[in-house]
Amino acid sequence: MSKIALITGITGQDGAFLARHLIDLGYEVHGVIRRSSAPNIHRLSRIVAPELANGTLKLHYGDMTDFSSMVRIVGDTRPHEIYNLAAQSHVAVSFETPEYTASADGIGPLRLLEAIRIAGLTHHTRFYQASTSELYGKVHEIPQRETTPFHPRSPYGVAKLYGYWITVNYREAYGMHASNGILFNHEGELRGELFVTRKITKAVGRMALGHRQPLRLGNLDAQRDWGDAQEYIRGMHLILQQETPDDYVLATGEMHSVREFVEVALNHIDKQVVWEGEGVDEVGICKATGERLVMVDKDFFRPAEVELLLGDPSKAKEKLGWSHEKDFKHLVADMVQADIRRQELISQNGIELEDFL
Ligand code: NAP
Ligand code: F7E
Repeated sequence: MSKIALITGITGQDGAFLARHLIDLGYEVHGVIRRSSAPNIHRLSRIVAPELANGTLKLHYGDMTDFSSMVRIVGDTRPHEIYNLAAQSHVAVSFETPEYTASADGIGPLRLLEAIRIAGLTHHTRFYQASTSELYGKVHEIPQRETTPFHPRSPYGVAKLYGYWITVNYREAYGMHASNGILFNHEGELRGELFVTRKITKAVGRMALGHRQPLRLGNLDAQRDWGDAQEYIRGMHLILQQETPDDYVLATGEMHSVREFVEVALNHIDKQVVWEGEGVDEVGICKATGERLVMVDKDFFRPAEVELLLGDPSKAKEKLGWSHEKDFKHLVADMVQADIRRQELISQNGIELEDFL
């Protein structure tokens, strides 16, 4: 009999890749999706198209803010493993929708954990919580590891802090196999377009095809530990395969600034950027042509910023045998290349590819 997995957030970047990975491992995969007025399954249609078409990937309508749907879906599917990836995951947006973010990202995991108990699956279902490096926020040590104190800097981070601790609490209180993956930023061609990496590679893809609109960004000096999403979802699966539940940092152990990401992405299309001015007046100029490529826009600054994040993945390496492979330059290059291809298709067909994928 195949193992049954339930993925919340299956329509997101990680959810789509995880669905593919688990199907390839022989799992029966179920996913929670939200009703939306426009199709929101473009990632699934790319990554698990056959299984969507033949119905072997089963989708259930639900919402992390709706306890009744959690109880129904967990009771109906009786999964061996639940991957709770659903979240309002945009840090800047969490300042605009703090209460909703608290409900979906903080109380959401609690609703799922209670649904497991109500279904009588406390010792049957293993639970993965998508925790985040945003928990470290205003960092207390560099690099950050599992024992580093938390200091979240956004409603998103604070909501995820509750999600983290309620997962630990249910493990300790009820003996549940419940674990946190404390994942540092992970990216790829399916990354949402409002996260800085995709925003940059999409703009560079457009520039490669002759578009002249400058890229507007916020804090160019923020530093992140960026890895490849497909490698990180393999880590999520490994965490649930351990005999004992526990919490793990997944990271590359390397840190780069937003500014560096821009420079490497533009180099990929043979543009060298020179920075001029300071603060909100800073601009990135093309060395060869003097054209304005990047502008700073204060609208993209956050009320409180996480200046740097750098993870120490030693525990994951030692206990899970997990480590990252794709380096920063290759990650950026692959994302730019994918966005150039996408822009070529858009310009050939006059459509946004996502509408049809
Ligand atoms: P993502 O692309 O933004 O996907 C989020 C998913 O959650 C989407 O499927 C979304 O559905 C769903 N969702 C949002 N609110 C929901 C609600 N109220 N009820 C049900 N589903 C809801 O995020 P991701 O990058 O794949 O990240 C996956 C998880 O890991 C998230 O929990 C995120 O916070 C966490 N995380 C991500 C990173 C990273 O670097 N990617 C790092 C650490 C932790 P729609 O498609 O309908 O919007
Ligand atoms: O910002 C700066 C911004 O939105 C990265 C989520 O997956 O990873 C992600 O959160 C940095 C920040 O990701 C723009 O201020 C500059 O310092 O790409 P981001 P994030 O906030 O790190 C963590 C681990 C998660 O858990 C989250 O779910 O880039 N930045 N200019 C900008 N950021 C954006 N979005 N847009 C800009 O124009």
